[in-house]
Amino acid sequence: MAKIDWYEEFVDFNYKPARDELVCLFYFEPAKGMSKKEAAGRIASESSTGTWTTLHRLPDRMNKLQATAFDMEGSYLKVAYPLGLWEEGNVCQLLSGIAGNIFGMKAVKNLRLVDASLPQKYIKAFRGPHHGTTGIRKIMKVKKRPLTGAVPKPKIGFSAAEHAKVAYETWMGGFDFVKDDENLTSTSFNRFEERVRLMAKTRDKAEKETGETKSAFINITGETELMKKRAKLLNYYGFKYAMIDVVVTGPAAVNTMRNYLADMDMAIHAHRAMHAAFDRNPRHGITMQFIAKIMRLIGVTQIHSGTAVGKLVGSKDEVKAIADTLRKKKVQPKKHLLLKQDWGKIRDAFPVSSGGLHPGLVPDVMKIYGNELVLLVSGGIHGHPKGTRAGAAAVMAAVDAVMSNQTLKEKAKESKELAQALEKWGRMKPK
Ligand code: CAP
Ligand code: MG
Repeated sequence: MAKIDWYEEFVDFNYKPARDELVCLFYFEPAKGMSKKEAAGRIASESSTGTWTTLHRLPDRMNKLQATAFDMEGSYLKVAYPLGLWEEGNVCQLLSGIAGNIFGMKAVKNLRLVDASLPQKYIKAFRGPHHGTTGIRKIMKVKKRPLTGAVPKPKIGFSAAEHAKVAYETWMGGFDFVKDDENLTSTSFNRFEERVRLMAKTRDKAEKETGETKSAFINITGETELMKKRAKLLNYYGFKYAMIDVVVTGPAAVNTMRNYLADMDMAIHAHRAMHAAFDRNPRHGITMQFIAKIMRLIGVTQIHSGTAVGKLVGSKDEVKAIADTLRKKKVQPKKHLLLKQDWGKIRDAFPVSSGGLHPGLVPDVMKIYGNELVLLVSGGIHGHPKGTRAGAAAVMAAVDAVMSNQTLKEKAKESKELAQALEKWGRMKPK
């Protein structure tokens, strides 16, 4: 009887991938009645050259392009993809391949794209971050400690003038940055243009009074032409960053904006709102470390990476895997979490730790990340008993304590703001 499908041609457990092949690590659960090998063949087939049935004709070139499921260990599968499958510099096409139809196949009950190891020949078509961590530290004149920032809270509702006032208090408390919240763009009560103008005014005032460099992550998220217009206004007012909700806008828009902003010597602060729609289920979807990889490849300067101890999901191991993906030049493999990755000339990027943090949790976060991070504490400063400026000062004191190997208790003797914060929140981990 003529064969009706050819999936098994996409499986070879003796196969050794070539140096310039792209390798993906998947977690998978075959559907009922489907063997692991059959499911593996379907994952490799549907994400490369195959379809559900044998075909009347198959040009010779095809078998040089088909993917090979080559390593299966428990529920983890590695698939190798010939480089020729992928358009140079087009990350959208990559996602349509390795993160496309396969998630909808009936052959799998669950499927998760864990990581991808991108060969040098593939990554060399990408520009990566315009500013890496060294560039940002130079711009902000902050040599060693984590960079700090906050979002005015409540997250949306302030007028532009009120927003700029909270920003001024945040900067005067010692923070480097003030960030818009992910759902604040331009509303009737807080128009983007007005907010940028007033933020520039209060930034200049804070810089003059503190002698420190202050900046902001102002949210330009929207249709791409609108984002360009907003980016130009930020540049006009001397801001070195634009904030984009990168999952919501998508990789194509982020790619356009990366180049547009780089021409103005500006960086991207990437908020990851909506990521948990597909990265929190450990058995299905796409991991945040893979999203972080794609965003570093395209060229954001920093992206939210979790806290492990704050209010939002993300384990310590996952947070470290994301941080490694963003900061390391050569990423070492981590079982079931990361594949090896040599980033070649692609600059590094900052992980951004945020979400339910307060001064009492600063040591926990710095223990996980070290100092190479952007630390955002928002409710954790605006909820301080003495207000925003005291809250920011309390966080700065906590950072200083960690940097000088002091306990928070010892530091609280020198910083009344820290003492007051510890009295309210202690070391509690919010849910
Ligand atoms: C944090 C935050 C951030 C989250 C995003 C918020 O505010 O501004 O958007 O950190 O999560 O809106 O919740 P708080 P993640 O400091 O007041 O919690 O960083 O995990 O992407
Ligand atoms: Mg937010």
